[in-house]
Amino acid sequence: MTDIEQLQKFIDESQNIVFFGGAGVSTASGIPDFRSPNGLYAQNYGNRKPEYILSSTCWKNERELFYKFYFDKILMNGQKIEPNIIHKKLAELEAIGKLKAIITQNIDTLHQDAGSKNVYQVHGTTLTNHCIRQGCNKEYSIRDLFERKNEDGIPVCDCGSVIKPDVTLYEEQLPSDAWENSVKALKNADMLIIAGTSLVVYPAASLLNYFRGDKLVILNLQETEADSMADLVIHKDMKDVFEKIIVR
Ligand code: CNA
Repeated sequence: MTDIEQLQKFIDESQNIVFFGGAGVSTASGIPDFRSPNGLYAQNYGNRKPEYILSSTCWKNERELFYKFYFDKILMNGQKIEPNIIHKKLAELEAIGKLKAIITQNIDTLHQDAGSKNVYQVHGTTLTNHCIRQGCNKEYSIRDLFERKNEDGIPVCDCGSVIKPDVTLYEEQLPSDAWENSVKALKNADMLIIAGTSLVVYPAASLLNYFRGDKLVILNLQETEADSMADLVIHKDMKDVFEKIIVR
């Protein structure tokens, strides 16, 4: 049996699958990941490291730099990005009742765009943005963010304060509702597919410790620290793997 046939067998036998993904899920849609050889971390942005630019410290101290990077590299300058075969097959698996939840470290909106409903974004989302002024807290869309940039490239609320994306920056707390829903889903799962993540960002990577099922699959181009715990490890392009998976 090939590794992909084994994955298909696991999926066919399971009734409560949870998918835990990372940036590798969206590379086939044209969004670079962080840690691949051609990922964002291999680039320097005006001599600053992306790890720093996406931190709370940068957001507070060098806001122009943060937003320049955010619009350019995270929102891809408003370029239309489409869900790929991985997002679509996962939405189909949810629609037939096999896949119960997607836990993602991604901040893009591609799972929702593909039609998935139970998506827990443990690092927040680009989908919504809020005014930071307590007592205002007005919500804005991605499109609003582009339209409300001031001369320094910083998006401004009607009240004059700054609008901040609902993404979790380095040094910030993870959203507690997404975390709690993820833990609940993992405790009930009989199969866990971990895919497209280097599993080095904590505490997100520690979520897999809540899984109690008997089919743990790791699907990633590079090795991960959890490979030795898995029942099936596939080091292939996940787009090629998902293309072959039959939803039934
Ligand atoms: P990462 O550390 O960049 O790891 C990505 C992993 O995916 C690497 O190990 C790659 O080898 C692997 N990979 C990339 N493409 C494929 C592919 N086609 N098939 C199989 N494996 C592949 O990213 P993580 O998600 O582990 O790190 C967490 C960070 C990345 C989170 O905070 C995210 O918000 C952040 N991020 C998100 C996006 C997005 O929302 N699309 C993009 C870039 C970074």
